[in-house]
Amino acid sequence: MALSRSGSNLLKPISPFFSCARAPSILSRSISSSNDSITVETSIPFTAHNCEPPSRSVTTSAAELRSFFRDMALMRRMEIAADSLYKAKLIRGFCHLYDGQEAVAVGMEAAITRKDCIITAYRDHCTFLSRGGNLVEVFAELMGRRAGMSNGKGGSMHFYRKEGGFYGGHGIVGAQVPLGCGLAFAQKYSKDENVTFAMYGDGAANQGQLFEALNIAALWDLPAILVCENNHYGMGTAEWRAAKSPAYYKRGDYVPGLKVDGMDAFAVKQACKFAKEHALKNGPIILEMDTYRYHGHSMSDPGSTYRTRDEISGVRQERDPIERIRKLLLSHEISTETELKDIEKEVRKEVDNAISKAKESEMPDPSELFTNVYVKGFGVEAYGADRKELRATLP
Ligand SMILES: Cc1ncc(C[n+]2csc(CCOP(=O)(O)OP(=O)(O)O)c2C)c(N)n1
Ligand SMILES: [Mg+2]
Repeated sequence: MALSRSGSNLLKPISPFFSCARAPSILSRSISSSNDSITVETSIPFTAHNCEPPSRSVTTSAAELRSFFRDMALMRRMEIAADSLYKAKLIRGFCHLYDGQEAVAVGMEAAITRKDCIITAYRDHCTFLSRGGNLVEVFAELMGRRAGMSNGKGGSMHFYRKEGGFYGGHGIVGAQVPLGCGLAFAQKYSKDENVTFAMYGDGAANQGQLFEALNIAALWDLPAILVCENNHYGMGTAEWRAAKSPAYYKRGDYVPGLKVDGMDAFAVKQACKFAKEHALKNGPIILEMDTYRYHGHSMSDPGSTYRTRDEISGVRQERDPIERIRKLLLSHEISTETELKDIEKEVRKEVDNAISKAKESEMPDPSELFTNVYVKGFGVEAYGADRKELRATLP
């Protein structure tokens, strides 16, 4: 993954299953050069449905550990900056932040190639970055400016980067899952040996369209990997209030599944590698990523009325994905505390510079109002609220 210029690859208790605060451990290390292989153990074992789980031992390197730290720190800083810009009214409309869930984006990217596709819902800023997008495109889009990846016309929910295999950015809950299975159909049809990761939240996991798409994907052995990012809430509704069976990795019935600690980038990487191999051979599989969002659902939700502050701070203290990597880097003497603090300072500067550049970009011209919306020449006209005054026509 290449996220940055400097060479980085870029009120019911929740999930007691993954609440251990055990320090991460490196099982073995060859000599200390940054490309030598290191074996780390995932935080906890995988739980499998209808398949043999992969091993907890994950191969990595000092370079990958450092890049995971940097990439997640950059994502975290980007989301915190978006929060401030929103509060300053420079970002308007919907805005859903991903801080807390970074290990899913980073671990997934480490296991796949840009020929594999990812499609997700509206919490999409970090996935865009992991697929090779840049910070200026992010902030310009968020502020509705031309330099955004959707020319400032899509905003927070509609990030897209086809050249990086990223197919959005979708605001209708669950709708991206059938689209993702369609992408997997195209991959199978063209025999290109790539897979699609269709991501959805726990709030989408009981929708009918998901099961319909999964049925066809299983019937036709499509290389579709359904990834449920279970952050345990759909807006203000806790999973136990919405789901009779919140064991989402088992909900595919005849489709195998894995439950993964989504706060551990290495567990995510291992699971995605396993899922890709499985999907190319056998068809669909479900990955349930046990994760957490620190922010509320969107900027209009303070996120503290339907869950306790202790719950949020408990996750931060015990399961934070960046802190997990920091501990690994320190305990195995790959980086010093000062080096890691310096990376965080660099990342902060990078984000500030991108915001300044994004602010220099103009707003889209009013003549752009209908481009990429309606087919040209179709004769669409828009009237004011009085239905009399003609406001715009297609160019
Ligand atoms: C079809 C549809 N129904 C309802 C909504 C309103 N809505 C937006 S987000 C959301 C909650 C989804 O939660 P989840 O899938 O868990 O994703 P998360 O926000 O936790 O990432 C709802 C109900 C919508 N956008 N689309
Ligand atoms: Mg959710």
